[in-house]
Amino acid sequence: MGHYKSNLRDIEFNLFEVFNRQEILGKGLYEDMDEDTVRSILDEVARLTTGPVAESFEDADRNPPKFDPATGEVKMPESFKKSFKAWMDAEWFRLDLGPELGGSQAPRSLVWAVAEQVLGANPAVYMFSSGPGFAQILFNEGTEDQKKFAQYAVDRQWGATMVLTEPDAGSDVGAGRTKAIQQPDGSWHIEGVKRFITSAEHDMSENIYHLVLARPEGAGPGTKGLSLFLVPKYHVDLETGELGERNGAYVTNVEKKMGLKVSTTCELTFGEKQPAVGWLVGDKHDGIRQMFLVIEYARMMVGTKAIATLSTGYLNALEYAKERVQGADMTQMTDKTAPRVTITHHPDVRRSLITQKAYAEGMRALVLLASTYQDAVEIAKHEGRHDVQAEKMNDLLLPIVKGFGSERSYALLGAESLQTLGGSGFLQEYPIEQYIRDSKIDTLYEGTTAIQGQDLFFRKILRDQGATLNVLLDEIKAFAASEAGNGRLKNDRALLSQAVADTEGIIGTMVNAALGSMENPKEVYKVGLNSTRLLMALGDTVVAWLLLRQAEVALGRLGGEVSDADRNFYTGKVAAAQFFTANVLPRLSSDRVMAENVTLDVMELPEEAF
Ligand code: ST9
Ligand code: FAD
Repeated sequence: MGHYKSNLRDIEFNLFEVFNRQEILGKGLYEDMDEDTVRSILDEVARLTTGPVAESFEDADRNPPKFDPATGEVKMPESFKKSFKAWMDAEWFRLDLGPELGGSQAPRSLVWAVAEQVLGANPAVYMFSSGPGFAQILFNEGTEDQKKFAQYAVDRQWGATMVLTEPDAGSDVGAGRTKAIQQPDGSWHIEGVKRFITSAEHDMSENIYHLVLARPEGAGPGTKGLSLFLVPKYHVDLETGELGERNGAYVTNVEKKMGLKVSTTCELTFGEKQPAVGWLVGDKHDGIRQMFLVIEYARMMVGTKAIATLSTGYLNALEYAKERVQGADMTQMTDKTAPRVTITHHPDVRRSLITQKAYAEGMRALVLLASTYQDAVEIAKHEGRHDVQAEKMNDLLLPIVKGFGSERSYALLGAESLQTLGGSGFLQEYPIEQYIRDSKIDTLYEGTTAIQGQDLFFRKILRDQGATLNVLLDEIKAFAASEAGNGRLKNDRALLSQAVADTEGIIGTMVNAALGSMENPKEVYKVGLNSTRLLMALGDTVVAWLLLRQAEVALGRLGGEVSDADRNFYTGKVAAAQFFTANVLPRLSSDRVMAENVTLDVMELPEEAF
């Protein structure tokens, strides 16, 4: 058996029993796809991801890509190439694409259910496969020529990158100095050095195209002065799709990293050896908005990757715990002759396992909840409508998926999943140490957790005057006040109600500080001191609500005839929800107190005193 354990039962439970995706299938935009088709796609993806896709996970970590500074080329490990090829040959990337690019127009909820499995099995495979997906964005935003380019990128499976970061421009993308100089023929020459660029070099596709943020000469400062350029590694004859001359964008270094080693993280130098020719995307200066179309997908991808890793981490820990015999049952702890039991008998191991289960399954539901709003956006577009509410709800959930999802997953993988294996968890014989190394990056790239917290508060809550947040919280309050699960979930709904009140308390404090900053600018520091706290509190509240929604469905099923396997599955759902509400939510009350009591002391502390 490979390292990756997919949780197909839970994915399907979310899709069809909680979020009722069958209701949007077989009609309208998704006319060609019914529930059976979706289930068979998920089955096939599970087979691929637990098999050939996962196969190189360990080998590619131990034998990472080799960079040749003389040529700027990278040789990928053969094992990984096989996994990548298996994934690309199956062409499931077409699920991401519309029919205009030869895609199968799948619901986003299916797209992310598929993505979860690749990201859990071998995340870099998914990241290297972004070319067709990025081509969809290029197609949507691009000129006629760029649309042709996008079609070739899909048909010929070219690689792609998103190029923002520079040595002095990380979180602060607007500090970027890479220049764009317009040429008489309408093209642009890009000059500068970008760093940390994922997938910028490898030997798994004949071409790689870079979507690069650069500042046209004379453009203003900050992110609004940046434009987006298409810069291919090899020029392309747009009539035939044939490759031409090498373009002047070269990888000048590949970083050595803590984890996710097979994903190449590159320094990319433009215009040093020869001009790096680029084309302005859509022929208009609208770079940061255009790049955020890519970033939104990538943030969803990163959150999904983190959560997928926690899920397989938990399932590996569970398998180990069911087999490892150690110690006597606690009720017989003083009897030295008592039979030894598997560690699943120990209360602390059970606490740990159910914590992992609740978060992994609750956060999977969070990803799929966000994707249901993406479905609604797509359906509306198809019907000639604009579903602003669904768009805003997705926007609100994205920093939670990315920021909360990555923080909780990383913390739990270390503190709980690895810990379950005892000393064995520390060994490379088991996958969890690699899961931890590979998932640390999720709290960093695509905007660090601090950036996600600020995005959540300033952009998604304050700028929206709390409108979308209120819709979400009202829905949670209505659930808490309902008869969901009747007596069985009564206490849990009360705890959820309190959690909403506590989260609202934190937000209220932050809004007051933000308003106060109009008179006393330093008050805004109180927002900054609380924004990660809010991200985590809102995340826990939403996850608790989703777990209880699952528990409600499960209780309904348990009231009828079910197989033994289903009885266990649904019983586990109820237990995980109840454990979460009892053991996680009460902490939000102290978070609220801490938020309300926040002072400026730490901001007034001289730097030397740290
Ligand atoms: C990176 C890549 O880290 C890591 C992994 C790569 C893997 C690649 C593979 C991915 C595969 C994914 C699958 C693809 C499948 C595709 C399928 C397609 C069908 N939302 O607040 P302001 C915009 S890459 C939307 O003033 P500052 C907006 O236009 C590096 N838009 O910002 C706004 O204007 P307006 C990642 C947003 O103070 C404008 O920005 N690096 C949002 O100038 C200015 O906004 C980072 O993520 C948003 N949430 O700049 C940087 N926010 O307001 C992190 C802003 O008029 N830093 N805009 O609408 C930040 O995000 C900063 O907050 C900042 C601040 C740069 C935005
Ligand atoms: P900094 O911005 O210097 O941040 C340092 C610390 O300060 C962080 O804790 C941060 O949260 C905090 N901080 C910074 N500013 C603020 C603020 N205003 N408020 C509060 N706290 C703040 N970039 C690309 O363009 N394309 C890629 O494909 C890509 N892939 C990557 C792959 C890897 C493996 C890595 C490591 C990075 C990648 N990046 C990529 C870059 C990545 O997006 C940045 O590393 C990230 O945005 C953070 O920037 P930074 O590293 O410069 O950290």
